Amino acid sequence: MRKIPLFFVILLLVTVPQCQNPGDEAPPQESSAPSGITQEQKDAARNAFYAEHPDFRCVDTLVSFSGTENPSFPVANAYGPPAGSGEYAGSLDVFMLGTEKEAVFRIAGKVAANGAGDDLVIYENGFKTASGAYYMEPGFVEVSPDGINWYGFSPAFDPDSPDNENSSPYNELSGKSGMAGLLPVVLNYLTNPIDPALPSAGGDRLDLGNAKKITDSSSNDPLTYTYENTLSADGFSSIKYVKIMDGYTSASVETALSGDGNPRNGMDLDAICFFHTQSE
Ligand SMILES: [Ca+2]
Ligand SMILES: [Ca+2]
Repeated sequence: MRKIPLFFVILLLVTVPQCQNPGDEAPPQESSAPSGITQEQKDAARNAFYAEHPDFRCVDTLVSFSGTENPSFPVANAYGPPAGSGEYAGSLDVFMLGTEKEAVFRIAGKVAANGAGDDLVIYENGFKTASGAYYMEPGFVEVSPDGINWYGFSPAFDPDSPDNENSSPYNELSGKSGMAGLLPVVLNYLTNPIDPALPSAGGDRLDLGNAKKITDSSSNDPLTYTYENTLSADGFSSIKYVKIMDGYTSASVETALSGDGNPRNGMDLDAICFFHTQSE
């Protein structure tokens, strides 16, 4: 097991939002990539990774965004396969979504089918500590076949279930499901191009078979929306759009990083990928 001092991993994560001041603009950081790697080398690595996994593809197009793009952590950092930093560190190859913001993505020219098992995986930059605590940046996921009808994953977020905390009541995976930003990311298409289907590759996986139509969003909290028919019950076998919403959209979402005087960081998206893509 790799051992990285706790102060270092916390520094990695909290460094991200500190670059929000326009006066602090730094060139995009690639802490998860070997230094000196060129864009051509990245493109070649991405193409080789896709060739190895023919139906696995990741979003490459932003459809809409309710926030303001941070030039140090631009939306392009969310395109292509993930550049994870392993279980114990957060990647900086991320798009900073921002607290309570949402963004809609797609893959140009492709749709994502509801195939066997999980269909969608979201790679955020939360991480784990040596003591076993999870520093999560939770968020909600919705999908749509047409940009009109939206389907969610019946998210659940019980901050402290069971009462088994390591260092905070908000750092356990139990009681949390149907959300993104929970699990660390081990897969890195540049330095650790393992099979994305392996559970050990990390990321938060969702099955389109579990997506249900949002029929009442008047609570303004995805945890308490009304979810009804599945995609297949409504005659849809694939989706085109995926929406990611920062978890602080819900007043019920609290994490270790938002307590004890820490700022609410919001989600940092490394990649959003599908296992069963087809041409549109
Ligand atoms: Ca499925
Ligand atoms: Ca990335």
